Amino acid sequence: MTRSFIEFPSDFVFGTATAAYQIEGAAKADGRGESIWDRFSHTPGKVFEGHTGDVACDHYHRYEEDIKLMHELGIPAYRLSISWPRIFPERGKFNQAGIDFYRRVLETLHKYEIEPAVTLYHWDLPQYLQDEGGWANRATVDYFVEYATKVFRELGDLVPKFITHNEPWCASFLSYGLGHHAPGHHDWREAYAAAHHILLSHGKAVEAYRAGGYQGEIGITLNFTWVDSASNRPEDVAAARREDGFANRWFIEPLMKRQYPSDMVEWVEGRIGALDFIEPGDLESIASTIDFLGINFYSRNVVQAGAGNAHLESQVVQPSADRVTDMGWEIHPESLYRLLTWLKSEYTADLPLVITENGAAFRDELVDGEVQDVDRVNYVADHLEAAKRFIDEGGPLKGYYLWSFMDNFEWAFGYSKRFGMVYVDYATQVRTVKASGKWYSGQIAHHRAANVR
Ligand code: IFM
Repeated sequence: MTRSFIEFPSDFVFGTATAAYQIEGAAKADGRGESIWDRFSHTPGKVFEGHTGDVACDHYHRYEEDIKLMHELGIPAYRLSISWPRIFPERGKFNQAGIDFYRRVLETLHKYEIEPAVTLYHWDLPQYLQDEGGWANRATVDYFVEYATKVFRELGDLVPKFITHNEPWCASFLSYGLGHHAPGHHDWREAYAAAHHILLSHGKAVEAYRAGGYQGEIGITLNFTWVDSASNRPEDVAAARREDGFANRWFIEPLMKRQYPSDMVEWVEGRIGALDFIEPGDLESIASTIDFLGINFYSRNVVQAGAGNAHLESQVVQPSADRVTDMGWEIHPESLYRLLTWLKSEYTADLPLVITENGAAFRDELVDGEVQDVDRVNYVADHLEAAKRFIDEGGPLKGYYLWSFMDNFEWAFGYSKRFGMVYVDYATQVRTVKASGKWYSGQIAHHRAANVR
């Protein structure tokens, strides 16, 4: 069954997204330095079957054919990220060849009339900064601002939209607290310090962008997981509130309200001690005015009191197997609608919102040159319908970037999870557009046609 296309306002932007470490490969090319993900993926036991991003989709060498394919599919916007260790492979040492690569990529996008959105930090911290504490060390904020300022100067003329950080929750809590991502630490004090320094570096980079007088827009991307309580029992409701505080409010509240959520501050201080890494003036910087908020949405969690997450004394209830993706994440488009509505009413009001990632991993198979990923078509169409409902009610949602353009390195899961609308055969690097890619291309063509009428 093919899904009907959905009507969107004429200024709505459809795009697709990737990130440097997940697709580029060329880990040692043209002076690139080591990142924490090179170190982590090369550490036995950290990534599924020892997979690494050394080659990935070899996009570093194939970017022209990849962008041409985007053009053939009619995709008007593309979100990519810049690899910090390509630009500053050693402390204070600028690498022109790194910038030259991204200039070529951005010029190619412009040639094909594809609008770029550039993320500065999608998790590939230079290893030399991790050696001094990484994001748990306040000095990393200054290094980030140095890097961001250089990128603004060198590439700002080609970039209409900058995103400072992708998913600070993952880069801090998942990486320094839960230990699933690089650098793989299990230290909640480090995790909260890292989260604060990442947010601070965002605010300082926004200030630098404004001071530079650039013409484009700048924002940040947060990942949100909608949280429902498993029951009305007070202990479950309280556990769900903590999960929501941890996953969502800890990040949106300082950005929009200049404060950390008080219920969570109390809980966290009870576990890690005073949050004395917050210095006077930090929250003012963090809450610098942004031009849009990027939202990554995949799923929701149903939560009860329990021991699953010891830090929160909460437990995520296993969703039923018939409505999960290959990541085990519940498919719940209604929660995207609820999230957007909640953000607008509680935090963002008229601030433009952009869905900078949404998509799903499924067990795709290439059969006779085709991938019939009907589940992904339904996932995307259902989420677009939820987004449209929000817009119909006056919500300022301005764009949607499908994660991902092509199958790629899914962090600790290596290449075992496929999120792409384009299938990648990693042995040959041949790309095959999946049914979802064809459907999304059709949705975009429909949108274009409806708006020239
Ligand atoms: O692949 C990731 C991406 O790097 C960040 N957001 C979630 C995606 C799927 O897990």
